[in-house]
Amino acid sequence: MTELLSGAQIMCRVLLEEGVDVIFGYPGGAIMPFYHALPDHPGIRHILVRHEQAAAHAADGYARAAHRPGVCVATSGPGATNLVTGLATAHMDSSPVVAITGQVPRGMIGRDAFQETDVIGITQPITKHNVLVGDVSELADTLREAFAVAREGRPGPVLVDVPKDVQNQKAEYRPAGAGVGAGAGAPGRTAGRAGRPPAPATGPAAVAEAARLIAEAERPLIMAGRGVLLSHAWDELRCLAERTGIPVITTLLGISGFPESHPLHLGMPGMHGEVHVNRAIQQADLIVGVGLRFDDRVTGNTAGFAPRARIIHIDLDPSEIGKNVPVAVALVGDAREMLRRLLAAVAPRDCAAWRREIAGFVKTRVEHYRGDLSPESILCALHEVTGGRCTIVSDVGQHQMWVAKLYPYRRPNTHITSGGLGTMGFAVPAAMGIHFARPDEPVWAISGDGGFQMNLQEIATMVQEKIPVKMAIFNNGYLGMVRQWQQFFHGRRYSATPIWSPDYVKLAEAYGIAGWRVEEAAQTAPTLEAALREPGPALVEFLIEQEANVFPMIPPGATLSEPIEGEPAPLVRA
Ligand SMILES: Cc1ncc(C[n+]2csc(CCOP(=O)(O)OP(=O)(O)O)c2C)c(N)n1
Ligand SMILES: [Mg+2]
Repeated sequence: MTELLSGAQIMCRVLLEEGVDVIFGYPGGAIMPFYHALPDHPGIRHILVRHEQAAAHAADGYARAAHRPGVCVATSGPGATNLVTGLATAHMDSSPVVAITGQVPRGMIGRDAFQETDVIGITQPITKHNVLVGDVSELADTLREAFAVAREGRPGPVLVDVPKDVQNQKAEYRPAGAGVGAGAGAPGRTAGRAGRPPAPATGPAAVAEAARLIAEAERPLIMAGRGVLLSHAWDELRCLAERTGIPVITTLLGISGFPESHPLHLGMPGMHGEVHVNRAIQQADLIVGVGLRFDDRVTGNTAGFAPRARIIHIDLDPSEIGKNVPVAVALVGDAREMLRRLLAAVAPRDCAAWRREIAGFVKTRVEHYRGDLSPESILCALHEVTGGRCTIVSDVGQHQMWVAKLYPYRRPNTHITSGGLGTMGFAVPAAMGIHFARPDEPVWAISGDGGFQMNLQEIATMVQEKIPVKMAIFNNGYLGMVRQWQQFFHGRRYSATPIWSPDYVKLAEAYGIAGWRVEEAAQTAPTLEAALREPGPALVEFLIEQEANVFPMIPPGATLSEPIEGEPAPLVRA
């Protein structure tokens, strides 16, 4: 059965076919036919953001929380270019986003038409796939393919650029039934970032070899990254750890993939990882890496990373194997499936001696904060007040590290952050998207005073669309993380890092939402409770110590064996 529809109507129909019920966008000339068709499809709720960057982050937040593609829409030219940071953020963290952009009519392309920009060229390196739709006859399948590519294999953002005249063209629309359209198995599908075809399934020999290395190792570790969350492998990960007694390290993007209360959980590695975690890595003779890319913030100087360890690398994307660290055994495939195979092959053991050795590395935490309103006290109160029943989205900077390290995540995928790109301004709009994936649970966006000011315009979106995101601002009066580097490595020259803020309580008032300023620890829990009682969005500013630092810290270029553990004597780098 077919119907004659416009391209714009076809776009709406395919969104519904794909199960999309919310999209984040901003209209403009080249996408007007789509916006004209949209009200006839009430199954799709449109959230009007205040800046297209926020639409991309919201779609990304939705995708990370819902485990299915998030959708953002923008017009050509400035609308499309405003999506760029959000798409790059999603790309770095393997998040399935489908971006739809309007383009100038086909006859105008290449003539510097009003609001023409080559968004395909611009987004080529920051999308998993992108495509300009050349004719309405291709539109439905191109969009279906976009969803499939975004979701399958290693997820990532896909951009579909639709010229205005294609949105107005008419074509026969055939709904995707069984086997129709570009479902699973369509040719040309890319599994990995490099666009290579999926690697051949890992054979039993590699699994057996990995199991042998695990049996023989004296000091093994598991390092878990975002792949554990993407593949829902937390139960398998826990089983592997419990069967073998191997301690588990979670990277920034792997946090909440393993319960922090578990006796085998060690903590976060890398630049701001705990000293005992990095020390364990440097002593380890085997590292089982699950769904991570051994990013430089995790490894420090790779020349000195885990010098005694052989590495088993489990990853879906073959282009990750051997990219950053040499790998002894690669298990290429879905983390959950690979862990299941490994579980079937490993023998029980307990690693007791090694765990005692690591316990000897642990030091009691030194409180580096002055005053009683420490980041730790705020995050402990947040956990108490919510009972852990919330999703936490952090922005980028010092507070991001505190949020990663000082809140005890117990449930899978309850910590969301921009890890790979480190995008300031991510938290507030991403939290809006997460709300639509988890409408029954509070979402807390925790930002610094710098990052909050990058996307605070989205409070208006929350008010108009009734999105009850709770916002916390850790206000230290600085671009704190950069200031910390200046203190440690640039002789305390605080160049362009002191940052003024407006009165956030009055700002909240101007937007008509509840707002509080907290200056003492005693106010923290009652204020968080009041914010949670608010039916709508709410904002809490915490005035924290201005020059608090994140410890420990591995200086850039150093190895994991060289942490700075406390306030350093000023050290000036050439
Ligand atoms: C869009 C963007 N611009 C610049 C940076 C570099 N940067 C990383 S952390 C940071 C400071 C963040 O300050 P704030 O939001 O106040 O958080 P704090 O570190 O003080 O907790 C900056 C400028 C970035 N990560 N993202
Ligand atoms: Mg700050």
